Amino acid sequence: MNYPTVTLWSDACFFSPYAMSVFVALTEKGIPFSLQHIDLTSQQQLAPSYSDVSLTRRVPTLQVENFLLSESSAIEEYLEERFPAPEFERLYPQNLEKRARAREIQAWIRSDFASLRQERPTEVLFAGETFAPLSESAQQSAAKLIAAVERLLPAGQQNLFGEWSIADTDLAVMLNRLVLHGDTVPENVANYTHFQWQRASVQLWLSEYSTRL
Ligand SMILES: N[C@@H](CCC(=O)N[C@@H](CS)C(=O)NCC(=O)O)C(=O)O
Repeated sequence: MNYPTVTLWSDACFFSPYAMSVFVALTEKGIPFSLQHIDLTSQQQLAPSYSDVSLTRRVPTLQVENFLLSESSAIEEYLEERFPAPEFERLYPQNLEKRARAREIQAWIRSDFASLRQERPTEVLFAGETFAPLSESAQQSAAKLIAAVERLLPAGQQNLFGEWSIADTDLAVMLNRLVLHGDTVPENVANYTHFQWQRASVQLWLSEYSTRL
C-alpha cells in the first residue's frame, strides 16, 4: 500500500496526554508516521519556525502530505475520515449515538477537571511522581469523573462501547492521574484503567518515553 507521508509533532519529553492520544490513534490505525519533537521546556513551540507548522503553536500537530492540523480530537476525527474503515482500524464506534458519546467524553476530558489536572499533573502518569492529598475541589472533580465512568461502563466490560475506542484511552489518561497516584478509586474503575493502560499502542508511547530517560 502507498501511504502518504505522515508526521506527528510531539513534546520532546513525551509528557503530553494530547500528543499521546494522537500517537495512539495513528498506531491503532496502523499508519506509518515519523515523530518530530518540540522542546516545550525551552519554549520551542514559540519559535517562528514552528508557527509555520502549527496554527496553535502547541503539540500535537499532525502533517499528512502538505496538510497541517493541530488540536488532538480534531486530528483524530480527521484521521478517522482520511483513513476510513474497513481498510483501517476504527477510532470511533460505528453506531451514531455511541460515536457521539465518545466525542462527548473527549470534549469533556479536554475542557473540565482543571483542579485534578493541576494537583495530579502528567508527572504522575509518566514519571511516577507523588503529590499532596487532593483539595476539596479536586476531590469533587474526581468524584464526578468516577460517577460518570460507573454510569457509562457496562458491567463486566473493559471498553465503554463494546470495542476499544480512542475515548477509552483519553478517559484512562484522566483516571490514571488518580489510579497511578494511589488515590482511592472503585475496583471496577481501577481495573478498567489498568486494562486500557496495557494496550499495545499505549505501552508503545510509554516505551518511547523511557528510551528518552
Ligand atoms: N486542546 C489541545 C491541548 C494541547 C496542549 O495543551 N498542548 C500542550 C502540551 S500538553 C502544549 O503544547 N503546551 C505549550 C503551550 O501551550 O505553549 C489538544 O487537545 O491538542
